[in-house]
Amino acid sequence: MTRLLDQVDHPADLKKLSKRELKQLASELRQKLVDTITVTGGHLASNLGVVELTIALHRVFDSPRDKIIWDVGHQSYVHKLLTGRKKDFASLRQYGGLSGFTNPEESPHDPFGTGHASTSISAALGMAIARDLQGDDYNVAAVIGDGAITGGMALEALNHAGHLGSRLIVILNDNGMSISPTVGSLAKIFNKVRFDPRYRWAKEESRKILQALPLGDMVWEVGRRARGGFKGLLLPTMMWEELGFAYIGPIDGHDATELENALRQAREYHQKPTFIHVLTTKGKGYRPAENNAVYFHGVPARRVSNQNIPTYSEVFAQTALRLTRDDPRIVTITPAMPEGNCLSIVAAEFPQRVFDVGICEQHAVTFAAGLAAQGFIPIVAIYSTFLQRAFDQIVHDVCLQNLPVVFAIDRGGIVGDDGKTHQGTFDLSYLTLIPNLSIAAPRDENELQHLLYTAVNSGQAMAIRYPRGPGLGVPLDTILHKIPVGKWEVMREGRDVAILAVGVTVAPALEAAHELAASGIKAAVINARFVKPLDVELITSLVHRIPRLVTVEENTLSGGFGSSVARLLQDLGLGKIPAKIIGIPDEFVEQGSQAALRAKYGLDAKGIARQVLSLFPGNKASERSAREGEIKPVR
Ligand SMILES: Cc1ncc(C[n+]2csc(CCOP(=O)(O)OP(=O)(O)O)c2C)c(N)n1
Repeated sequence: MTRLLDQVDHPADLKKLSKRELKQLASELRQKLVDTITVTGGHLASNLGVVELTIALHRVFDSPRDKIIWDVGHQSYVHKLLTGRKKDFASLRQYGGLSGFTNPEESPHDPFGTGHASTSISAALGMAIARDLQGDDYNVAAVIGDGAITGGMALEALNHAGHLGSRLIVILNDNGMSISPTVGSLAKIFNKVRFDPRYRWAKEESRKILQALPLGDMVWEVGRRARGGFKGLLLPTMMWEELGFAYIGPIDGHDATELENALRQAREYHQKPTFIHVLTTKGKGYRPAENNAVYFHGVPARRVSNQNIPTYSEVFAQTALRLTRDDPRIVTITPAMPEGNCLSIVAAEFPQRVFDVGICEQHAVTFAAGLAAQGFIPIVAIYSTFLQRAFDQIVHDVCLQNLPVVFAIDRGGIVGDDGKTHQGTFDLSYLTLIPNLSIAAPRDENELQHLLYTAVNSGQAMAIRYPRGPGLGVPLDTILHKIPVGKWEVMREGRDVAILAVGVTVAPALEAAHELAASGIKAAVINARFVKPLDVELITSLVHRIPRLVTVEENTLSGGFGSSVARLLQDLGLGKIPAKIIGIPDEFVEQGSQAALRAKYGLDAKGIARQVLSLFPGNKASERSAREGEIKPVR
């Protein structure tokens, strides 16, 4: 049988296909997704669920003239396959390859860059208003999941869109799941629509009306009937109408005809924004993913991994569990990532004291502040990149009020395949500038335990930042102890150069010191486990006996650990000491494996040794090529 996918390179090719061919294409696309993503890693289940929706969107709309914005963008793989990126699909999420999210640099069919949740409606509304102001007439559609729509920004945008009344299409891709089951009252309303059999009846009724009336009248008529006697039943749909949208749904997201009809209706309706409620099955068509959408939300790349070494996230959660058992004041909060940061193991034992707040990072932080104000010790477990969202909440609601909230910041530093939108390379900078906040980074998973214990017992706000992936495989102490806040640890003595390394860079710094010894250079290595406050006493004693200083951090060079140390040296009148700050330059870090990216930025042992050597111009080894860290793009 000829593969239809081979003949589809552009959305226009879809428009020629018959109903039967569309079915075949959908199944070929699913096969392609499974074959590729099980190798490259990526968001398998979400993409399997939107195959028919993506085809329908590209048959009804005229991309790139019409703008389709995928919220988060993790479900845009089918869209990529249908918009000219099929031949590069195997490069997904690799260095130099296709992004796992939408990216305007990659294709004109990606009108907006995504990666973080809940942005699509704001961006789409901005484009719709730009179109109106410019007197143009293209369509703008935002596709947003039932998880992402719980984010504050999405709700702010809906509020504004209903108020402006401009022509805009919002498509809710409702599969009942965020990464884990979607939480919140909105999810309960969606579930009513999904599971209440009376909705089938309601849908039939609206279909009849739909056939007879133009959309505006239809909405009015459905609303009238609802007000007239079926209020409880039709409330979920009425909600969108009250917000200022024309509502279409619920639509079977795997029925091509139904989808296309709904999208055409919305396309032709220009009086106000339209909201289409589409029901899909996450993982559709691939039994393992349908049965376990949580696991198949994001599958790992097929690479060798240290299966037996626990990840930092696992050690964090195991420690949080111990602490929760011991202290009734401890509560844990996750914005929609109970699996990613492993908190489900704490929730299993303490369901009342673990809160999944939805994709709501800002709320997570201020919710924690409220708990802390009443005597609890909240641990906010959050990915570094997503905490960016909650900057003002950390400043205004936690630190300004000096509340003892603990931030367990996962995926700090280079995260790898998720790429530019997900790297955790800014946190040390944006946290350093906030008063009343200590910042720590463990050198290994054992120190993570002790730092978490220290933080919950410190009576102040503290952030602990740790990397993605497995620990170093060190033994885990059974008895936890407090580490004095602001005190560093000398890992290796030396007399020629002092390397102050933060967190994940301590291990390669030690290796680098070992390599440097072969060139006759004696490097001291310090575990700078507190980025704030700095260990002023130790730095002062170091610079009085060691003539050169190097700092290493997996963070942007701007405003991070090295900057703080440099400023301190100035303040101490020691600014003239030859020094080097190693970190990430002022750029967004590409996707790629963590190891390759660390090599690229000189953050592995070789790279650190090479850069330390540059402080020793006469040394032979320092003349080696500076290009050792280069990596080859996949395409
Ligand atoms: C601000 C932010 N927080 C968390 C995430 C991590 N994340 C990626 S996808 C996702 C779930 C999205 O659920 P939904 O919108 O329902 O889409 P589905 O995968 O179910 O299709 C989450 C929490 C993110 N990308 N951005």
